[in-house]
Amino acid sequence: TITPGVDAPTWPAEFADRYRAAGHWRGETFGGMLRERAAAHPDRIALIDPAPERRTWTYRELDERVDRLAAGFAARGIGRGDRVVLQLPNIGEFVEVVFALFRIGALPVYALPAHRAAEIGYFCAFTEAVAYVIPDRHAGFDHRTLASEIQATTPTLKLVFVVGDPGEHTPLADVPRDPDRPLPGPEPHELAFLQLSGGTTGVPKLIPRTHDDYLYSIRGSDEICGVTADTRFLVVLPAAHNFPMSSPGWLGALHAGGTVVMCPRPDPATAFPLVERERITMTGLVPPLALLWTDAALTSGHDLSSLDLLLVGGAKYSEQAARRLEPALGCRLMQVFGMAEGLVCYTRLDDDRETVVTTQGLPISPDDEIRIVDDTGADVPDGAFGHLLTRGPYTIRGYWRAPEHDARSFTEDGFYRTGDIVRRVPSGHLVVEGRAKDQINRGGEKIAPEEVENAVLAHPSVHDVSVVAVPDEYLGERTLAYVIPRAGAAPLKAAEIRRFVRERGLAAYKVPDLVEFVPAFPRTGVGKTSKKAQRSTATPKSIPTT
Ligand code: J2J
Repeated sequence: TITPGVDAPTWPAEFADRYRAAGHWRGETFGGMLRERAAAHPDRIALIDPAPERRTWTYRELDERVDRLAAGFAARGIGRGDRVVLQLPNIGEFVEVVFALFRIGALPVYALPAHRAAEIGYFCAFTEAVAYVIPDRHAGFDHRTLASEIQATTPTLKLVFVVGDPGEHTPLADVPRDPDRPLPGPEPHELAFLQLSGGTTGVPKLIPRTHDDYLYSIRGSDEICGVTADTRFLVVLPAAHNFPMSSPGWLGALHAGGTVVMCPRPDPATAFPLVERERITMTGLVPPLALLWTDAALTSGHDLSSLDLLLVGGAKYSEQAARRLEPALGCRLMQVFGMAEGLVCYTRLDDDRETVVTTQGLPISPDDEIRIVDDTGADVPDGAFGHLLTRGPYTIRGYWRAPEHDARSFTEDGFYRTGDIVRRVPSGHLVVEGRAKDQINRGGEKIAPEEVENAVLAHPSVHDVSVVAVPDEYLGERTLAYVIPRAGAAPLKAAEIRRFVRERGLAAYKVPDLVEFVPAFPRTGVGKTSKKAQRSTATPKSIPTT
């Protein structure tokens, strides 16, 4: 059902040949990778889910359970190329389901636990998903009710699998597990999954990644981060995010034959006892969490001495905060600047301390092509700021079924326009200076203002809206919605706008942190709303501390 080059653009043959010849693409699949690890060290612990009761999976157990689940999915009619929206928190089943889908060549579509009707409905409809995998309840929300609503309006969505009490749906635990069913696996050049893009547009874009390209980024990440069979990786951020999945993430830990430990919540009170008990050696955090951990480590009584390497990325990490991390946590820091579309940069283990605290690192691959250009597309002089463009063996050439968007997001010769403003220091390391794209980075969680604006605009008393980022000491950025009320409409309150956005079914992190009512917007020379002017008049002081 998927046509390469139609549903998702792919690399031109000359590039694919080059990446194969260089040994980057090795013709492996994720299903095969797990099988090989299970054969090499069947009794090593692959996965630990500590809550509510501690469960462990050896590599052999994980491999066998994945096989049975894959056969069960196949028996239910899920096949190669089918899309399955996956919305699970950090639990062991996340890994089982992903590998089972990999093994039959079905594509997980990675939703976040925070997503609600608007996002999930869109993912299911846009990808023509045949199945949706959920927990029964999570963080006070009943996912089964949402699933029923979405099923009622999405004709392709035949199956809902539930971890826990299934309600009217199918319990994941009851999926028939028939190990003898032969499974026609995917080819390494085929799509492995659809990842979410941070996005700048009204609807999120989906990122098609192949087995070949993603495995290369993971192998490269393992090497750079020193991941080995002794690594015990704690998944603190939502497991569906590209960063905790692949940089080097839980897939990196499994690739190296290490151990993955799922962390149910990212706060120090939850994570520190796990670090101590499970002797965690490595994890990845967004800057606000790194700040929280740094402060908490100074007073926590927990033994964090097993921690060897902490990766921080997803948003700009301030130099001052970076300097405080190593002494407080007693481990090494690595900065990572990456994107689900591909390119990932890391500082290196042998970089000097100044480089680690002041830069966002070097690309994984010698074949990552980097261009830094001005507004006209011309290369800037060495060391100057500019727009970052990139092309390479694990950076996509286009989004899933979005040719018009691709025409804007990629150059004609296939470079991805990251939307980031960077400069390169003499060592080649990149420093992220800012962003040209219309996106808000709320503590690593990306928000497309247009998506929030569309939701607010649906309110009958709203004439116009403009959503911008305001600086925030803790999250880096928060969201501010400037609203022009409709003439003659009943007076509006900020709380009403926030409630309205939530009820439209948008994830809570997209609900504007602050709403200000204004009579008009500042305009640019050509009469467009000037978000630049709006950003400059917004003051951090105007943000309530909630
Ligand atoms: C500044 N901005 C950063 C950093 C990402 C590893 C790490 C992060 C992501 C990720 C990822 C930044 N400093 N250190 O996928 O594998 C901003 C940039 C970038 C956007 C991508 C990974 N690290 N950013 O954050 O797809 O603006 O991926 O373009 O969520 O985050 O967001 P996302």
